[in-house]
Amino acid sequence: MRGRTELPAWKALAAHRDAVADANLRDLFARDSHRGERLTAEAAGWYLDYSKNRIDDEGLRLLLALAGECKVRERIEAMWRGDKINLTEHRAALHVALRAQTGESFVVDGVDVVPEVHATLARMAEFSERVRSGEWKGHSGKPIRAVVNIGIGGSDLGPVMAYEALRHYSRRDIAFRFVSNVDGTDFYEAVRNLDPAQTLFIVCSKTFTTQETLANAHAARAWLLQSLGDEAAVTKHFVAVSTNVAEVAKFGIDPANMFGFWDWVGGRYSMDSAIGLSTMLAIGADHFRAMLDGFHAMDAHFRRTPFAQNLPVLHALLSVWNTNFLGTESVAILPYDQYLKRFPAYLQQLAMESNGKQVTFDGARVDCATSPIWWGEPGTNGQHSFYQLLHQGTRRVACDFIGFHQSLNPLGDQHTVLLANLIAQAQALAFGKTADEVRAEGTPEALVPHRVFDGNRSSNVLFAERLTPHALGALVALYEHSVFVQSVIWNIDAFDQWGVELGKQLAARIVPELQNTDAGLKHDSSTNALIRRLRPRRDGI
Ligand code: G6Q
Repeated sequence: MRGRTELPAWKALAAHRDAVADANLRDLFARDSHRGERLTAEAAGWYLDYSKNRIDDEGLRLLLALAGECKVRERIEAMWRGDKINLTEHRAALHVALRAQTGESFVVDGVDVVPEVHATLARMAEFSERVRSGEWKGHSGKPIRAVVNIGIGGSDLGPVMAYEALRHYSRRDIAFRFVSNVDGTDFYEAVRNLDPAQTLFIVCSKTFTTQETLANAHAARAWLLQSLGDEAAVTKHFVAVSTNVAEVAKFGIDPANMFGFWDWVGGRYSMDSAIGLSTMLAIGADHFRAMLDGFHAMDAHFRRTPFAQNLPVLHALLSVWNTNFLGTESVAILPYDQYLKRFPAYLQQLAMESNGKQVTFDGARVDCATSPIWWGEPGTNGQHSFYQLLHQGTRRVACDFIGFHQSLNPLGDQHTVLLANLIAQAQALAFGKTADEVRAEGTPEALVPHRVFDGNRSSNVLFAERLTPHALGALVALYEHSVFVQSVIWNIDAFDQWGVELGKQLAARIVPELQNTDAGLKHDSSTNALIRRLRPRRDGI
């Protein structure tokens, strides 16, 4: 198969990039006084201003042509049809079915999965209501006052992100904690000050074989039983979210207390499945449904809207432009909302585990760069930290600014100040400040170069009215679909993650070597030395 760089649209984009290499955002805006209104799109309550990307109309036209040549439309339809688009694992990637509405149908292997999805949601809602109302009692008859989610990767990042994002809507009389790391500190700190008699553990694991999660689940059971002293207590204090009923039963959780999902839901695409049980417990079933409606609204937009107005497609194509044609190596996610503080971490997994790949579907090496590095922090905090590099560093970073018209916690004029900062940062990145402008401020000549801002640095701005469950769902779906479209352009499998395997295998071999200090070591000299060094220390403590 031809590499992507051989495609006519790719070649045309490369030629176009060379032709417009000198084009500057100042010029692009000067040439078109409506650019800031024209290069925008709106869907599912979100407004995207992509005018501050270093691209002109011809570049956009060619990117849309590239989407056509890479068959993005066909691949979207394949996803919706339930085709096994995760080729290396021979699975469908049908997270869109998780937010299907009544009357819709999604078919996997000849079976409509929507009734099962809705039945699980109904069970989750019933369970959540029982816990929230106090009807569900712990082993000693007390109501639940703490929920601890145990899971890692896709079974943690979505739940913790959604809990933090929607905290405004959450029950404040129930504590929510999240344990992921195999580092015992995570567990110790999470259960500190909790009353076992009033604590509910949700063990989230698609496979129910994940080392970290099982270790923490066993620690949780020991912690509970140490206090309550009766095996029977597990039934009232543990529920599982998994696809593996046999392992759940083996652990000792009653399968009646298990919420299922399906192999066509990838871990990092699962926060709106039963993996979101902690979210539902926190915000209630109605808010959870509103979140699913938000996902669904963006799904419908993604599937139906012409690409030139399609938020996820435009977002993806601009990322491809920045990555493959302008050489941008990273994407900064900059939410101007403290509730979204875990959103960059969530997107790191979504984007980099999906598209951090080096071979195409047929196993050939890619002939272009794939996923950039995604990272970020909420504004305005980042402004007092790494924004220096964004403005004057030698590396180019594509920025996504995310904000809301209204604050959920108005405090004097602070929200106005927050929004002003968001707008100003995007403006400063795009237009900078020339040496002449710096001089005109009376700056001593020696300082002029230090105070120059080159500008011409790309960013997107995303706005919604308020941070609601609906807005969060739509935002996550936007990024899910953008990541998918990017994978289609790069011709890689966005839904596998073979790159996480090797480290796991090696660690499994090293664990006994650390425990058995007599075992001979046959690794490289560095690994051997590290193991030897850690052995006596461990024994000495
Ligand atoms: C996500 C990945 C990975 C996974 C974790 C947890 O897409 O597959 O992050 O979610 O490894 O796996 P389990 O849910 O099976 O414990």
